[in-house]
Amino acid sequence: MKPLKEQAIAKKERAILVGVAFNGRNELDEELDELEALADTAGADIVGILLQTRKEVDPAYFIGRGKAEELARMCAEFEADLVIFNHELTPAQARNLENLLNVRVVDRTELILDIFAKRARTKQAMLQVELAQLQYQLPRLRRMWKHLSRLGGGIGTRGPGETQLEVDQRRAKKRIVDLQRELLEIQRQTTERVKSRKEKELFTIALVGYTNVGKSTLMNALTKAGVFVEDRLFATLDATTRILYLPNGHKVLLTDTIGFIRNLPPHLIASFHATLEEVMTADLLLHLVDISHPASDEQIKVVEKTLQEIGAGDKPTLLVLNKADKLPPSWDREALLKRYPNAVLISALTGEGVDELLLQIQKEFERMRVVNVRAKLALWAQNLIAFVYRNGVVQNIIYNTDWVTVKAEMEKTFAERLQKQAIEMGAGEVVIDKAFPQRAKIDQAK
Ligand SMILES: Nc1nc2c(ncn2[C@@H]2O[C@H](COP(=O)(O)OP(=O)(O)OP(=O)(O)O)[C@@H](O)[C@H]2O)c(=O)[nH]1
Ligand SMILES: [Mg+2]
Repeated sequence: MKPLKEQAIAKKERAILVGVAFNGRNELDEELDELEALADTAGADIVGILLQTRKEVDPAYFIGRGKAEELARMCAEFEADLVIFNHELTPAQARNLENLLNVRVVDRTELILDIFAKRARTKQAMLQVELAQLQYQLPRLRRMWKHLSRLGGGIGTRGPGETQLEVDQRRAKKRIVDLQRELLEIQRQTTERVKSRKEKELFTIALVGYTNVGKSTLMNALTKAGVFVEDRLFATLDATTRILYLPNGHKVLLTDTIGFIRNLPPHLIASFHATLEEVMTADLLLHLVDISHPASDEQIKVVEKTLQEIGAGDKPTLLVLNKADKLPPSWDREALLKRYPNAVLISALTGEGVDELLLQIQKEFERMRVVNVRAKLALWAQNLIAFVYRNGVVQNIIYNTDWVTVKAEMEKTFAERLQKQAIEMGAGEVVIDKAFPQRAKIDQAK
């Protein structure tokens, strides 16, 4: 067995999926559909599925000796070279199974890690994946020590009295520390970037949701970002941020990021901390749901739970029901929107509902950030008048002989900066209305 990073599942590797129903068949069927999608994303060819109902896990083989022998016969019959378990195996179970089956055995976490390893493109994503892999492997080194030892070592590298396993454990631990340090440095830079963006006070919106719900498709529809989209899981591993213009002309930022999935080991989420920083610091979350998916309710719960875990559970969130075009025409849309009040129904693919979504985003943005400004500025303070045009949406402006009166909508921080400058320069008076009043008709005429 090679280390995970090199063992990216080759095209058309023949795989048998194994699932155990502890909580009833319905749930297992859904989970196996997802496992199939994961296996397909990893490039495996599924040649068989083995199901079992059990009360509890068998400590030696997970599925019990008898079932494991049946699995061995299946492997021979279907010429499988890989078995994928829907559950997390202990190192001992994986070892026992591999000895009995004579084929490679991976669990769901290893499969996800494998996909991540294949899909990582940026340095940050690669480091994050390597860290997650090593943390996963460390307690399992006994099973794979042979392969890690190929990475170097041998005569002279071994400390006194150390076994090869101990050497490998030490090496893996050191690499983990190095990776964590490197990632921390990247994260520090991200934090700086996010902070400087905050100082400019641009309102930031993050797209979140289960994997494959259409986050990147919506990102592209809204910003022409050209983000990679695919009907496979985890197409996106890195955060992408683009400017989005709201219908009222205000400029905000939109971030697309990694999707969530159920039963992710906590250390895997932790490894993606730097990527998720964009989510943690956003002003507003768009929680995108694939409403045509049979497990959409379960997926919503997983996303909410994951958001809690990364400390973004209390952020203002807009629920967006995507893939409306896939709903059968007979579907009762009214009932759907009753079930999810305040949600917006859209199709990122056809554009249906996207204008309504933009208006909803704008409403949130205004509620949270925009104030009305009334300013009377000296005519010589051209730079302040220009500032209003650059950073706000002018509703009304009247030029007199010595001064200008202007009404505009602005983000609060810009308005405060304008007010401060006007006082410092002795250039006039700026009044800020805290609450955002009923939208006045926009009058761009000078
Ligand atoms: N029918 C339909 N398909 C859609 C819609 N939005 C996205 N898709 C499809 O859903 C698949 C996944 O889309 P992505 O945009 O990659 O989804 P994602 O949420 O970014 O996925 P990950 O990055 O893998 O988490 C693609 O095949 C899209 O074409 C939609 O509104 N309707
Ligand atoms: Mg994506």
